[in-house]
Amino acid sequence: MQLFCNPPKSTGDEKVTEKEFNVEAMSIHKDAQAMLHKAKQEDIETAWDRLQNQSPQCKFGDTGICCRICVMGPCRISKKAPLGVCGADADVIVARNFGRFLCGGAAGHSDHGRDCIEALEAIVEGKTKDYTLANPEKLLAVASELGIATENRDVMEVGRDLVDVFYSDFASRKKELAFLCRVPQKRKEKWQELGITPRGVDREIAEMMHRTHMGCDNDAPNTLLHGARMCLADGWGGSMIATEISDMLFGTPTPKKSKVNLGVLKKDQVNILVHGHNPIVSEKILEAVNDPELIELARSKGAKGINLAGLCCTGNELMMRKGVPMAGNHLMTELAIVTGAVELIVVDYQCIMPSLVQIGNCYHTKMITTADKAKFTGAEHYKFTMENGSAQARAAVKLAIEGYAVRDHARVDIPIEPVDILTGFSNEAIVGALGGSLTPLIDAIKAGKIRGIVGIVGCNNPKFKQDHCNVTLARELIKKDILVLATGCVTTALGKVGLLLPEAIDQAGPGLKEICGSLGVPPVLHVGSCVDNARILQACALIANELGVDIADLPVAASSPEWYSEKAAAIGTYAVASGIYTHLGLPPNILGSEVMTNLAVKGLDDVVGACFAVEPDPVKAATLIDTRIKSKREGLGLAP
Ligand code: XCC
Ligand code: SF4
Repeated sequence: MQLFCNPPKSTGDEKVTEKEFNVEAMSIHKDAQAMLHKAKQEDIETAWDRLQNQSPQCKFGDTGICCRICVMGPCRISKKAPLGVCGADADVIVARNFGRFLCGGAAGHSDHGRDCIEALEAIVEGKTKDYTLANPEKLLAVASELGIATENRDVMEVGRDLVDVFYSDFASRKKELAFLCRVPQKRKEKWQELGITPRGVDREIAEMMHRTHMGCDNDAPNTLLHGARMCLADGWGGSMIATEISDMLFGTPTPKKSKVNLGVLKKDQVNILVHGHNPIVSEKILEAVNDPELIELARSKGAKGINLAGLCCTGNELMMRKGVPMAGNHLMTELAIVTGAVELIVVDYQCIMPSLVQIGNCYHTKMITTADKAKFTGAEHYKFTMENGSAQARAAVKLAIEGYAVRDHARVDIPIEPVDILTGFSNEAIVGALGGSLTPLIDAIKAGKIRGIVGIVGCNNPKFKQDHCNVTLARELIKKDILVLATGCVTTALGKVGLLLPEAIDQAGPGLKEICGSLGVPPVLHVGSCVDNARILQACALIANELGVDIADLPVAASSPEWYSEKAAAIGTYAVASGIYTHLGLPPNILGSEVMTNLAVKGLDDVVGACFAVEPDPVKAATLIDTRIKSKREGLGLAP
């Protein structure tokens, strides 16, 4: 058997030697650097090592000109062979590949949304005792927004109608998604004109798979336009539904304190990490770790208690609503295990590296999977359903407690003290902080005290020094009086360097400092997980409606400096299609097509009123975004 902990050295001399091993070039964070050293000493491979082993990466794949869509191929485009066997050129091949890439992302968010509908359905149909409606007010508010009668009606009855509306958003029978009622009129007209009004979520996803079958959509711009429609169905459909239902089930986030980095792990307690995306699993684990019986059991095994911390997006969900501390973002997931202090990782789906099982095997760390659609070879599967969530969560926590007894305390290293953060800025909470309406924010934008708003979202990617771009961009923007909204893995990056604290206003420009200072909020607001980017869409729509303009007219932008996933590309695409200029730190695999590249970074601006900008240097990216914000401000007749 091949032991992962002592991986065979790869044949080439490309392997990083101990001397070249420069942790400062791999991550900006002290906790990451310490664990990278520990991993090296213990001969444990991480994503950084594997990237090295994969390098140089395939140029055909990198530029998107390798086609595997049929078995006349695979075909790859070169000077010598500019057409695939079927006659497809680089533009068609890149467009089809990118279409399917976006499809994976839209499907991921949206299938998560569907799971939320099923959860809500089980509650309103009285089919679960394990889950309840923590926030009936939100259910009623959303229902009435979507035109469902609420007066003098039982909330469960209203909920059943709402479930029907949400399910039909996934089907093909609707003309447009229900939440399009939130979209400014001008934007909706633009979508109609272009024929990209998103209809059913599943319909757009299936149609993309159809279009990109051999012999269908062989016109790159046309494929990209459908990509825009499909991603709009994600942002204004699947993701928005996921966010709104999660608020109904577990509460709308309100400002609260929490802590971030590997220092949230506890030396003398049973440590459990939740990883993935859907709070339906992680909320149950949170309940179980607070069960006095289980805490007593942990004590009987010599632990002082049970400690729960989050990773990635389900961590964001728990942090936003319950203040549960965050151990780390994407590239910290492997390193969290390297502390030697983690008994158990409970996962649902998305962004979970298969390597976690392998690294867990080098310690006493167990991994539990919970979704039939996301099993990992070598992990234990505890299927979570609406009927058994509480019991499964307790069983999982018991497994972790047993694990504590076999922890090798000599191998434990928790390298850092945690950093405080302020989290919980849902739109409702922001409006609350502003005294009940968005008017003070809009006035601040008009007065130029807040010059614009930028959502920095997304991931880590070992191709970048971890979190360098995420953090530098945020610092540069707040200096320019631009309010930053953070979601997903960027949150942890910014939290770890103190940007999610009110004191961070000292790093902001004078206007932003004044406004955030008077409200007692940080210049960077944590608005949630990746599906919660729907909150940012909604906020943009609210501001645009208030001003009577299109979203594309607003001094706003989005950025994903260190993105890696299909989901991040889908988010970027729905942002652009919604009229939001979007910066990416590295390009998607489309550079092999001039048509696609030009459309993405320029042509789309004439079509949907926004485009992508690709810039790896975060300081230059801040300048690009600032220039865009200036021009939008001038367009609204405001001082730049
Ligand atoms: Fe995944 Fe959402 Fe990216 Fe983090 S930010 S690595 S997509 S967990 Ni969404
Ligand atoms: Fe080659 Fe065309 Fe088949 Fe793609 S669809 S693999 S380009 S023959």
